[in-house]
Formats: sequence, C-alpha cells, structure tokens
Amino acid sequence: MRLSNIPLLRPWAALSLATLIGLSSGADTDQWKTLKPQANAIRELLSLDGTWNFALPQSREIEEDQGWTSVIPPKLQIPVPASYNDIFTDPAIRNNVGWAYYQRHAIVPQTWSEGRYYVRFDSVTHEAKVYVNDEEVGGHVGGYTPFEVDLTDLVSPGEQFRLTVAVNNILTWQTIPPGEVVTNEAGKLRQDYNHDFYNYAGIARSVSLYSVPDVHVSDVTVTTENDDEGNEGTVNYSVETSGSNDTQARVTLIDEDGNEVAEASELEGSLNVSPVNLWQPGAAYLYTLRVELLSDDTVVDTYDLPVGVRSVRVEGNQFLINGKPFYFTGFGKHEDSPVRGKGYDPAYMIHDFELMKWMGANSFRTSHYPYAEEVMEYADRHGIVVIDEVAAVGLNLGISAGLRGDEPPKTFTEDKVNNETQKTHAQALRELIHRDKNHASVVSWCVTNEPASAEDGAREYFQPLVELTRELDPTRPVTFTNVMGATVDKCLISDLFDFLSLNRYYGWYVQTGDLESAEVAMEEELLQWVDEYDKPIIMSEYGADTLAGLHAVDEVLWSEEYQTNLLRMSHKVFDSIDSIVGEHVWNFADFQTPHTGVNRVDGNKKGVFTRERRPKAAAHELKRRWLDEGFPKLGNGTSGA
Ligand code: BDP
Repeated sequence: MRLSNIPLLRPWAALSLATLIGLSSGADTDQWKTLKPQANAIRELLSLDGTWNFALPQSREIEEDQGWTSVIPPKLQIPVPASYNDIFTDPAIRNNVGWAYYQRHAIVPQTWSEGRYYVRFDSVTHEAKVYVNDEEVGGHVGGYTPFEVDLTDLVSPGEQFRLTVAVNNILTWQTIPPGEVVTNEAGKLRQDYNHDFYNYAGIARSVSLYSVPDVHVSDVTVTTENDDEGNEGTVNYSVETSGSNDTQARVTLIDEDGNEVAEASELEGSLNVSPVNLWQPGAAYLYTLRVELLSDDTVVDTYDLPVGVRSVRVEGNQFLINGKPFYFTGFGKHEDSPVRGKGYDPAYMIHDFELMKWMGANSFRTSHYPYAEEVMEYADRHGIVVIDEVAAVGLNLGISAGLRGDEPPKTFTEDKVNNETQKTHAQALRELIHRDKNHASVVSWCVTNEPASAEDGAREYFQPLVELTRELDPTRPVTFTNVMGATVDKCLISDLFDFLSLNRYYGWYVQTGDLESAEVAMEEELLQWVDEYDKPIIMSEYGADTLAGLHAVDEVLWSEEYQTNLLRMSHKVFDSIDSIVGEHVWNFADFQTPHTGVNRVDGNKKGVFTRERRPKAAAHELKRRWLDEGFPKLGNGTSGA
C-alpha cells in the first residue's frame, strides 16, 4: 500500500538555522503548554465565565498601582468573554492604553482534594498577569493563545480566593502583532499600529478551573496517514503524561458509532484502521482517540481527542486533500462583532459557519490571528478547511506610508522589527502549532500577513521562522500572504513556501473604478507568478469596500453592484489560470478598524455581509458561483461545503 501522507518537506538538518539563532528556546515558563481541559468521569471543569468586576488603574504603572492587592468594587462590571472597549460608554475605557483589571472571587470545590487543579485562560489580549489574592502567580504574552496557572499549591479546596487578571493592550515593535505607543499633542498615550483591525483587548475567550489526577495526560499529538481511496488509514499518536515514561496506558480509536476500531497499550504508537472513514472537506468524519492511563488495571485518567484521518500535500501546482485537488472557496475572516468586539460568541460563530455553508464556502483563513479553539473544533466537526494564521500582521511600514504618500521607512531595522520581534514571532508560532496541531481542518500554517517581503532583511527574518514551522510540524504546507507591490521580481521570500497566497486589490486600491484595466493588470501579474513558480496560488484577499444599501447603475465605487462586478471580474481571471487553487474574498463581514484613518467609515466595509451578518448583493453572487454545478474549478471530487 502506498501511503500518500509522506512528509511533504525535506528532512531537517540536525541543527537548523532556527536552532542556531536561538529561536527554539521557548518562553520563560511553560504555562502556554496547555491541553484543552475537558470534563469526564475523572476530570472536572468549572466555567469562570460571567460577570467580573472591572477597573482601569489610577496610574499608568502597574507595579506602582498594585490594583490587585485590593478588592475591586462592582462599580463597573464586565462580561467574560468579551473585549472591554465597546462595553462601556466612557471613552477613557474604549481608548485605554495600558493595563486594565478584571477581578472575581472563585472557590476550588472541596471535592478536588486529590490531584491538581488549574485556572485556564483561552486567551487574554495581549498580555496578562494573574494574581491569586495578593500574589502574582503567572502570566502570558500573546493575545490569541491559551495559558494556564497551576493553583494546587496556592489555594486549598473549599477556600475562596480573589482572582485578578491585569490585562495589557500595548503593542510595541517587539510584540506580535507589532505597534508603537506615542504621546499625542495633548499629552495622552495613543496606540499606533500597522494593521487594519481595531486593537480590541480584554479577556476575549473563556476562563475555567479544571482538575486532573496527579498522574495525568498532559499532551497528545496525532498525525494521520491514509491511501487516497480510504482503504487504509493510520493514526500515529504520542502521549505525554505528568508521570514516568512507563506509565501504563490503553489507547483506543472509536468510530462515530461508538465501536472500538483499534487499540494499543503504549504511550506512543500507530493505530491502523481498514477500511477508514476519511475526514473530507464538506464530509467530516471524526474518530475519538481515547487515552486512558492505568494503575493496576484501574483507569486513573482519561482524555478524548477527536481525530480526522486525512492527508494534505502540495504537488506541482495542485493542493491535494486525500490525494484529490482541492479548490478553496471562502474568505479571510475576523473575530469581530458589535459590542463584544473580539469576544468569543457561540451564536455568531455558528451563524457564520451556517452562512458560509449556505453559499458554498468550503474554507477560510484565520486572518490575522489564531481564532477561538471552539472555532477550530467546529471546523473539524463540519468539514470546513482552515488556513491557520499567526498574529504576525503589520510587519510592514510601507503600506501606511504609501497611503500617506510618504517615503516608506525601513521595517527590518534595529529599532523596529528586530531580533526580539523575531523571537516573539517564533514563540507565537510555537504556541499556535502546539494548540492547533491535532485539528484535521487545519491544512496549512500561515506565518505572516503582508510583511515587507520586498525589503532588505525580510529573508533573514523569515527563513528561520519558516524552518521552525516545518520543524514543529513537518506534515502541513506552509504559506504567507504576499502584499500587492511585492511582485514576483521583488519579493525576497516566496520561494521559501509551499504555495503562494496573494492579496490583490485590482479594481480597488489600483485601477480604482476601472475594472477593464484591472482585469488586464491582474491577469498579467498572475501569469508572471505562474511563469516563475510551479506552485499552487490561492487568491487570499481580493474585494472592494461596499456600503450596504448603496446601489448604482454605473460603476460607482462603494456600491453593491461595484463589489459584485469586481468579484466577477476577478473570477474570470482566476478561472483562466490553472495554478489558481482558491479564492478567499476579503472579507466575510464588515469589521471594526482603528479610528485614525480617513479611508474607513465606521470600519472596513469589504464584507460580503454587514457587521450584523446581513448579505450584500455580493453574497448572492458568490452563492451562485460556488454552488453552481458547472463551476469549473470545483471538479475532481472537491466538495463545496
Ligand atoms: C490588506 C490586509 C487586510 C486589510 C485589507 C484592506 O491584509 O487586513 O483589511 O488589506 O485594505 O492589506 O481592506
């Protein structure tokens, strides 16, 4: 039998560049190495979501202010999860630059007297310090990945404690994404940044308390292999425990009907299934990998991981899932909704997936940061394909300078994007891959959005990061999105990646209002990429700002007709080029942007849905195209949704 999931990429030299320059060293603590908690016969899970008390610090210096040493009164209360910016009416909160405090009381149940217990934050944007009563017990840098704090030796079961989280929203040149705090003419702090979405902050995802036994499963990693026909599949797994390496285990693979289809008794191994139900785009099938740790034949811990068996690889100019050419239809998205900002909201999440299904979108990119874990689980369950992006957006000083007509300053310099930034970026990749490595829906890692890839220093900055990504996961193709202007003759990094993702705004930022010229220019550029690289190309962004309800007979910018016509024009070009293997419209829905640009009217309006998720005419146009049986690109067994 020929297994199709041969590691895609060249084997790694013992000492890669990433290792040599110290990118493989990791963060200060391993609080980010958190396996998503679950409740079962042995483990317990308690939500700490709900209403917390909230305060801004009196002074700007958290070390001086020490707000966590006192009880924060319930004068201001805040929902968790949610971004804090749009909850209140006070501009000081909305425009806060620096720390803010969240506080609540919690109790570790008396029944948790055996084993260990943790508080887990699914995300705190962008930096957190966690306090139990008066003591700082942990923290995290990076706004879109989880971390946890072991509370076992800090609070006793049955004891009430004060849990305070100081949240910092500051972006600097050494954070991912980067930014810069400046003092404005009025003497106030202002957060500047180079990305086109609002810098929402707060406890944006769930918080929980959970318990595990002393000897417990601390991590599980799976990779899968299969033949293209689904005759045979293999689940390779590796389990880490808090106990010794000879901890006894039982590992079973259970199908959707609850039947055990394979079993093993080692912490690391391979399980074969024949015939196998493959995880397919639009037709997900999830096995359960059940890991049980045993002591004298008694189960002391158990953890269930959903596993989809599928293979992904790039061959020539095709992107193959289970050996079949896959054509991506869908969007670049945002986690963004009125009032909640970037707060996780299950209603919006499922509604968004339903809208995508309604119109035949089979995939999306997590532009421009890792989304909530629930989103990834839902994509696994429903067969939606995901390009998973780290929060490395705005590593490009050229874009905003270009918009202002200024000479672009250099991005990769000592005082801007430098070695420290690269280290933060490496850690962000490490945390993303650690969190999402087991999701069948994730078919690729996107290491950055629209960096200054044509500037000196870009290659030195990105090459080690691409190598690190491949070291961390040799099974998934790696990409980045290339910015307009970093053309085939100028881009210094495109050869490092498995497939090309191009963000292009023909008919909008260039050839504005002239779709005939836009078509010519777009085709000409795409053919240059095809000539230079025998690689698949995804159009990872294209679109036009559109004011819902503005209609016009003629080609009027911002009208629903113009957006529709621009998409139609783009599709004509895509359909004529074999190497184009996907189209992700920018954006799924309108979203909030910083209030510092005159080219945005209450946010970016390139959504094909409004921020409230009402369709513009373009949504119907896309639905017609993506669900049309004659859609030329959706042949070869690829499925809509
Ligand atoms: C691209 C960015 C995206 C922006 C979009 C736009 O990747 O974040 O929102 O352009 O201008 O440069 O609408």
